[in-house]
Amino acid sequence: KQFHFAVVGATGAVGQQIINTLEKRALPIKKLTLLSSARSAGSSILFKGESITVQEATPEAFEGVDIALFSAGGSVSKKLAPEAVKRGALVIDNTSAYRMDPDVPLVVPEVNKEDIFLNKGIIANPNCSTIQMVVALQPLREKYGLKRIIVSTYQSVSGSGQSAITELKRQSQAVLNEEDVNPDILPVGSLPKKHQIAFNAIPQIDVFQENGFTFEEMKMINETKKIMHDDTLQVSATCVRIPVVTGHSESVFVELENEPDVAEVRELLSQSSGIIVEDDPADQLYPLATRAEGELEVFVGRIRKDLDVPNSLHMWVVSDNLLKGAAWNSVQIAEAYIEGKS
Ligand code: 11C
Repeated sequence: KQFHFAVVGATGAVGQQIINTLEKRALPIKKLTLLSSARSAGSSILFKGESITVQEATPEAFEGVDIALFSAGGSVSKKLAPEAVKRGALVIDNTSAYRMDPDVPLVVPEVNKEDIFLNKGIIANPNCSTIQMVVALQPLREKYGLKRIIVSTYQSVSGSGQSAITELKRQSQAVLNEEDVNPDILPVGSLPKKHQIAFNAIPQIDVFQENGFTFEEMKMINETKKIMHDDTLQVSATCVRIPVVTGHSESVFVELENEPDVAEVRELLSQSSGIIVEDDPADQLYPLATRAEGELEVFVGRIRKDLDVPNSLHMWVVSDNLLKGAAWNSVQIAEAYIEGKS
């Protein structure tokens, strides 16, 4: 069977990567419909040598669509995903709109691929910083048992979209030119802009919750438990925005049920699907955002035992937030869905 795909948010940072990924993979695509807001509609995008005009995302635009990949913000997904489902499409949603809905599977294929087939029309794609962490943790969980995770992130600006990339470049130039920086986009669209991102590190991604954690931190906490089907997991996160364009880095402390051996962990992770181990400190080999950009895998290194807490490790986990963190994970879900159907 051939499938009619739609990409919602086709002109955004993630949408463009979804289109690139669909082009590179061998999916049975009968037709590709590209959708965006009315403002961005009308432009043309080249796909497999064919120029496709971006149309406005309306309920009717989903007529005949089999698989719709949404990445245009939570409010668009809230409004249009049910319309797509009503018209018979499977929605793979890359926003936070449905992630914690008990009727919606939240899927990272390396961890819970089987949940794909529990869908009632919508499958949610987790937050980028959650995805790369759970990919690195799953093999450890299977072998040693997982008890506690404490993660600190170093997240690139592309997680906040194309406008944040432009902002970082503009501000960096302004600092070098000794001009005013004028923050305009980060940390959060709906809040006053008080801090520059150029040459800085901002310990706020998304809005603060009453418990003192940000929404991004709560995503890492809640989504990890849901993907792993384990509410007893202890998860804590601090999310920080840094002046990198693409590639999120994470320092992960993990407490296991059983004693790990570092050489064995390196071996285990290097044999696990979707992971590349880069861990030779003597040769300055460790995962880097610049190396991960454009790659589909999650890179893991700096693997070492904690010096005080038994059964515990530290690792450095890096991935391209627009690919495994978003576009590639969504396309991977579509591939697994199609494979399971055939
Ligand atoms: C960031 N993690 O880096 C965010 C972007 O829930 O899909 C992804 C937002 C989401 O800013």
